[in-house]
Amino acid sequence: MIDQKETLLQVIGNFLLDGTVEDVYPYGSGHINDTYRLVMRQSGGTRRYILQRMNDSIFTNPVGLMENIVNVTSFLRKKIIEKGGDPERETLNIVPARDGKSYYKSQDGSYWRIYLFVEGTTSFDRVEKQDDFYQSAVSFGNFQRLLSDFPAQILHETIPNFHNTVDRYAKFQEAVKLDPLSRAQSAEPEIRFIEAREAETHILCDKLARGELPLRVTHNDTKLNNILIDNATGKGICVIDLDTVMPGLVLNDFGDSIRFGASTAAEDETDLSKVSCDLELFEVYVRGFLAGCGGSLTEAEISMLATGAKLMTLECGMRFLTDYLLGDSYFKIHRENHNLDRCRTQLKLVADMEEKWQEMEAIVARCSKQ
Ligand code: ADP
Ligand code: GN1
Ligand code: MG
Repeated sequence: MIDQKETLLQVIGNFLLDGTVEDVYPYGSGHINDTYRLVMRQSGGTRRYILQRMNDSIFTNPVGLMENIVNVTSFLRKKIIEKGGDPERETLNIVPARDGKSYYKSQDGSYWRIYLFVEGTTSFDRVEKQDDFYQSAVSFGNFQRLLSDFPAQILHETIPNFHNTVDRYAKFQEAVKLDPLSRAQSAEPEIRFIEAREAETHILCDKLARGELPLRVTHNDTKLNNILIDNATGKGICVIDLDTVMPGLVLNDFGDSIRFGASTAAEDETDLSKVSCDLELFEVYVRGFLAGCGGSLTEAEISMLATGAKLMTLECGMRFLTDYLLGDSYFKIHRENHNLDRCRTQLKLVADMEEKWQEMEAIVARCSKQ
């Protein structure tokens, strides 16, 4: 939703910011929050910020969510300072509201937050250079390692069952059954494709339940555009979009990055002949992720990396299709059938990974021995 300027000005006035608003305009390509880039004129020049209206129909406990972000960013801040890094650039920095809270609740009940804008960085929607993808892998791997001694019990579960693929499948089936907009007929092959893989949706959940895979504090939304790459050094400098930092499986973090970044086409490409899983990029990411995790992954985790990639892609396809069937109320859409198009790219990727399965497994085996 694009807000009226006066709404934005009123909201901004409730944060502890110096100066006057020079500009504020929609920014980024996230599917969930409403993001703006804010420019403030302050003594000595201008300073930029990220203003966001949190999506409180998806994140039903925005106060708990902000508590998570305060806790996670202050924990990371300490570690960054300890290793001589720059805490203003290497993690998100919250600008407090005038009442001292980490967010502002406006008169219409919306929840807003402001972060310092991390200058001199780029967030990519597509891999342009292999090294950027490598760096994003190192950063996401390192992120979960840095959080390995974070007290997981203080985290609110911001979206329950977020990557519970079995639950995602049940919700998908419910949507097919309800079919409130009679859209199921336009997605029959996709529905059948997913149904044929129901058994696979249990693999990771079962291993977690049996204690064969550890629960860690993970990011859970590891798209390439949720990393800021430093323009000067080319390193992944800041992991952003911390709304879904929760206990989870490292395989899901790995998998989400692959489905987005190792694809040869955009997530919403309509020409499916352009969509495939680039094995070179897959290998680049495996190497970077293993390096970032720094030996912290168990053998069971490493042996399931390819499975993580495939199942996160399947899960994401299922989520896009569920949202399409239910009327596009979750992911922002910018055109008709947008979520169906997104679902199709994910399923095409799953099919492609199935064809390349032996090679994917061989890549993981090779990289883990190096
Ligand atoms: P969403 O949950 O909707 O994806 P994000 O928090 O990822 O929202 O923000 C959307 C985009 O805004 C990001 O992909 C990134 O390009 C940009 N962005 C977010 N936070 C910052 C920041 N602190 N500094 C610079 N850019 C940012
Ligand atoms: C959403 O917020 P964003 O755009 O980074 C979604 C992810 C999906 C992704 C698909 C909270 O991520 O889970 O994988 O879209 N985030 C949430 O592009 O649902
Ligand atoms: Mg994002």
